[in-house]
Amino acid sequence: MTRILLLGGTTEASALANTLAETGADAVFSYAGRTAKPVSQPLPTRVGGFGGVEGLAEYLRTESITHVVDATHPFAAQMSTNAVHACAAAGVTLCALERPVWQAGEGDSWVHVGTIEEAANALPETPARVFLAIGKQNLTQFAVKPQHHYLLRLVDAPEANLPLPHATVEIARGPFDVAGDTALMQRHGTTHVVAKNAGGAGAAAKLTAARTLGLPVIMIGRPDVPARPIKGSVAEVMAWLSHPAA
Ligand code: 3Y8
Ligand code: NAP
Repeated sequence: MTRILLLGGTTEASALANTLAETGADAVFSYAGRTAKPVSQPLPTRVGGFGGVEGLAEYLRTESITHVVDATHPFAAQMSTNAVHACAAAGVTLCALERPVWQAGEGDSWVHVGTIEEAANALPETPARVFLAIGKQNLTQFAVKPQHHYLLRLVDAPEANLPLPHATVEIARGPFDVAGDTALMQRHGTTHVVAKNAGGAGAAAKLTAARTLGLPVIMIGRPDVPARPIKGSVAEVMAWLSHPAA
């Protein structure tokens, strides 16, 4: 009997959750619990970590999970790594639902860096106005460049005070649109954009806005994750669920 654990937190995960619910699949949706009020899903939902690889392997056994779909964000590398090891330990079939990397197009001026730290180092010495659209988990890495004014877009208001002396906080959850991001960056007088190579549509608007405004983008490459079968669409995942050997 097929029973699916869907590791969510992205636009694609929500789309897959809708399809699974429509087809009456026996599935559980999982959030990390990073945000105060996550978007509700049409599936039974659990929130919070599993307790590392062991905790996830135990969950798979006790919940009789037969398939795991890792539809987490490309930068959720710890979750994806744990899923590879826990599924191997528990003998559960795993695939990832992942969107392709963004690629620079005509009129884009991107600087590619490998890590968040390299992104901070890629900023100029002279004070700039930086749209730091990477969420709240990696702000401390930019404290090495306190001279810039940072526009921070966060899902929830920060509890503690920020590690950056000059910052404007914009509370918003995506998906975002080009008109909104263009107006935001003009209002803020943005001179540089920092982005993670998330892929997908939910976070892409700021790249189009940067191209329109002729702004440079510092693009952070994805962290490494152990190999596992990757599907590029909800349809491919649904086909895989009915023929996992494929
Ligand atoms: C908790 C669930 C859906 C999912 C939507 C996607 C699109 C909108 C764009 C910018 C970039 C950023 C951030 C972003 C986007 C989608 C997707 C995506 C980027 C929610 C969600 C959870 C999270 C966690 C949150 C992180 C943060 C990252 C903000 C819900 C809204 C910057 C990633 O405050 C925090 O602690 C936020 C933490 C992880 C990155 C970070 O390191 O801070 N996402 N985002 C999930 C969980 O608990 O398991 O609250 O409803 C989901 C979405 N955020 O169903 O439509 O598919 O990528 N999320 C990035 O791309 O750089 C914003 O501002 O331009
Ligand atoms: P991460 O660093 O890879 O994971 C850290 C720990 O959080 C994991 O080891 C696991 O805890 C727990 N966790 C992560 N995702 C989970 C999930 N879907 N269900 C249950 N536990 C989860 O993860 P992250 O980058 O903080 O991302 C957290 C969530 O935000 C994910 O759902 C991800 O899809 C979403 N998100 C992240 C980004 C981003 O930029 N990182 C962007 C958009 C959405 P245990 O070890 O205790 O099991």
